[in-house]
Amino acid sequence: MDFSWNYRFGIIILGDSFVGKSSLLQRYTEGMFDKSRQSPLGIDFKVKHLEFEPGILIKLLLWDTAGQERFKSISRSYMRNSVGCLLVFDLTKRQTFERLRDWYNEVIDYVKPSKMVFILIGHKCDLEEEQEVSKEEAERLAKELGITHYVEASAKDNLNVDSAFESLTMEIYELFHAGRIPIREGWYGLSVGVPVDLYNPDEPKTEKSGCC
Ligand SMILES: Nc1nc2c(ncn2[C@@H]2O[C@H](COP(=O)(O)OP(=O)(O)O)[C@@H](O)[C@H]2O)c(=O)[nH]1
Ligand SMILES: [Mg+2]
Repeated sequence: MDFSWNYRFGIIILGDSFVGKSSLLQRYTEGMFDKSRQSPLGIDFKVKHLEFEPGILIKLLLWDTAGQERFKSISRSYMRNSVGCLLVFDLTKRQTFERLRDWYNEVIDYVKPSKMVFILIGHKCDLEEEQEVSKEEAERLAKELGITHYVEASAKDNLNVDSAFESLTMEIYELFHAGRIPIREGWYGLSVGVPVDLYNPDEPKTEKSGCC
């Protein structure tokens, strides 16, 4: 069954291969981590509903990508349909951190003039002994790129996964309400839906919500 929703946000997960993008998505949407899997997992697309504050239902369209496909048109069309991006690196692989600036610039260039809200994820924080990137360094990069939140997470140990997706959602929501995310014709990154009374879902209200 499809839900009615107040807002729909497209969110893309980007970063090099093997950093754990699909695992983060699987943990967030299915609540599990597949320990036995060694090869990269490719999930294309997931949906998650968040009742984010009472009476506000947000539908998240979550687009997974494969790192090696970064130049392929499919990733680009996901970017175009997104307002938020989880930019992921592997804390135990320094080169995945060093490539973040490229990822960031590519996305910004591609989605222009639309807005993209980023969250930076240092992933696999369960591998404490093997870390090659410090929290301070990652926070410095986030600040430099104008990214509000840096989170160290682990899909394996279920650390900070829900909160990463939720902080990004919250930031998008707040920026939208502050008028900092304009909606353009033909752009599907952020949509405002028919307001629904969650406790009487069969009776959608007729007036439009909020500022739009
Ligand atoms: N230690 C650890 N390994 C992880 C974690 N998340 C994913 N992995 C492993 O990293 C590899 C790549 O994960 P995957 O999600 O397919 O990465 P993707 O290519 O970025 O989608 C797999 O072998 C996973 O088991 C994590 O939180 N901790
Ligand atoms: Mg994958």
